[in-house]
Amino acid sequence: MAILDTIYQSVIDGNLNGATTGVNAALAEGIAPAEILNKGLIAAMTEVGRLFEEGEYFVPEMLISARAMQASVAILKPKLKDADVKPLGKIAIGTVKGDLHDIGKNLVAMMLEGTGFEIIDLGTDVPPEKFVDAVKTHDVGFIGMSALLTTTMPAMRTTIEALKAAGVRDRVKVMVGGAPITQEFAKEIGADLYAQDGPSAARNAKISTGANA
Ligand code: B1M
Repeated sequence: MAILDTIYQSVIDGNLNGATTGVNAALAEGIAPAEILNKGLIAAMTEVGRLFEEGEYFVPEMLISARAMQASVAILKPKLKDADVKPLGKIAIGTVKGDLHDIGKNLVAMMLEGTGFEIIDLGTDVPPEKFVDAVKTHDVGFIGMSALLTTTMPAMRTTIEALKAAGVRDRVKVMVGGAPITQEFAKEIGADLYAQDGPSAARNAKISTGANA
């Protein structure tokens, strides 16, 4: 369908106007919101992730594409709710306590949303209690923690301990990432998933739900 191709290409090109105009046109044509999401937006963000991993795209291109995707998803969201389209899962994501860096966290959140997850963005400087609260009140399946400072890395361990102390650790998968975080550190603190960038965060989270990446 030509309009879905336009949406797909607009997101890859980071053309926000093209993508949102395309989504409105597709809805006016009567194309199902889930089809627009899957064949237009999610397919495009998957391709953007591939371009990033192959070194053809860098962070700025990925951010611009993610913004086009996010603006398009915002138009679709109410229609998806009407159509009862279920997200892949719910993720509460935040930058840990003491850490104000949010560019990478936002990018990861956008990639996760582009893959079909519902995102609850807890912001930056998020204390362990707020992550615990998100599990209790929003019934999330995943906790995503980002840290950019070596001094805030220990807050990830503290948060996992707080989840255990509150008796909710078994209810969620914990994913961690950020420039100083490694697979080894993730394992050491008892996180379930580690990702080094947005595309792998989206892929790893999706695989962990049992869906094909
Ligand atoms: Co700050 N900062 N900063 N900073 N800052 C760094 C991180 C630093 C490496 C710079 C340096 O010294 N070379 C250094 C940390 C050193 C260290 O800990 N070893 C540093 C410092 C020291 C500081 C301050 C302490 C400076 C000061 O005040 N003296 C201060 C701390 C404030 C605080 O947090 N309490 C500070 C402040 C700031 C600004 C506010 C000015 C600004 C942040 C603005 C913002 O985020 N809104 C800032 C910035 C921009 C940076 C650099 C330049 C860029 C970070 C960034 O956005 N990268 C950074 C140096 C650098 O990285 N070159 C630096 C782009 C982003 C897309 O990548 O965040 O790595 P990144 O995210 C990636 C992956 O890591 C991964 O995927 C993302 C997308 O690919 N990822 C995840 C991230 N989260 C994930 C979560 C996941 C999975 C993957 O699962 C949930």
